[in-house]
Amino acid sequence: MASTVAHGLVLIVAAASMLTVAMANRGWSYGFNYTFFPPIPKHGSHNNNLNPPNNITVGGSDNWHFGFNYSVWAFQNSPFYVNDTLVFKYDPPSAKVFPHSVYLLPNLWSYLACDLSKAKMIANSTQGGGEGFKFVLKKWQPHYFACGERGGLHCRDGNMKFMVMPLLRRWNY
Ligand SMILES: *[C@@H]1O[C@H](CO)[C@@H](O)[C@H](O)[C@H]1NC(C)=O
Ligand SMILES: *[C@@H]1O[C@H](CO)[C@@H](O)[C@H](O)[C@H]1NC(C)=O
Ligand SMILES: *[C@@H]1O[C@H](CO)[C@@H](O)[C@H](O)[C@H]1NC(C)=O
Ligand SMILES: *[C@@H]1O[C@H](CO)[C@@H](O)[C@H](O)[C@H]1NC(C)=O
Ligand SMILES: *[C@@H]1O[C@H](CO)[C@@H](O)[C@H](O)[C@H]1NC(C)=O
Ligand SMILES: [Cu+2]
Repeated sequence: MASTVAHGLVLIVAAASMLTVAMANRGWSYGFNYTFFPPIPKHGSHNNNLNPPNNITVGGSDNWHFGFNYSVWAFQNSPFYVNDTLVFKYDPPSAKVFPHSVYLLPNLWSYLACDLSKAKMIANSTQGGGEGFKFVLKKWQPHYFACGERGGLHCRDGNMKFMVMPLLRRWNY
């Protein structure tokens, strides 16, 4: 539990320090020779064009299944930006396939504990089929995603959870 808490806090600190770097970089560039500064963040650009939002398949080619480490996936695929779309792909339940679903948990504590009691279902067991279930990261706030199946067992024992703090693109001037 303690290490999970630490892991969550590290993500928050990492996100916060990225914000600080992005903001500080904008300020410095007025007084310094900009060619010394590499583009930050990695989707950024030096002109006024906003980069278009991305569609990101959760888990990549692994999709949304039991036993994949989605915390590591989210960390490796960060940063995410406001208006990016997360695509959750999972087969509808069948004799061979366990059901999955997607829930949003209300806060870090329910996320760490896989406590679904105040969670909101955003996709049921059939909505991950075909093109997948799409969720747009509309808000500049932390998002806590989890599978809600088996009373939190997929979240707890199957690692089917991750956290995303989408950044704002408009920091690129
Ligand atoms: C900025 O620094 C680079 C590398 O030293 C130099 O080539 C370039 O001329 C400089 N640009 C300005 C506007 O000073
Ligand atoms: C994301 O998906 C939508 C529709 O599902 C599509 O219109 C859009 O072009 C896609 N964006 C990217 C960057 O692939
Ligand atoms: C996200 O998209 C909405 C609707 O297209 C737009 O109004 C908003 O400015 C966008 N937000 C960001 C941070 O790009
Ligand atoms: C899941 O939601 C879809 C769309 O709202 C609905 O058509 C479908 O019947 C639901 N499936 C289950 C198993 O509840
Ligand atoms: C996911 O992987 C990370 C890094 O290896 C590890 O610290 C973490 O404990 C793993 N999560 C789970 C739930 O196994
Ligand atoms: Cu599941």
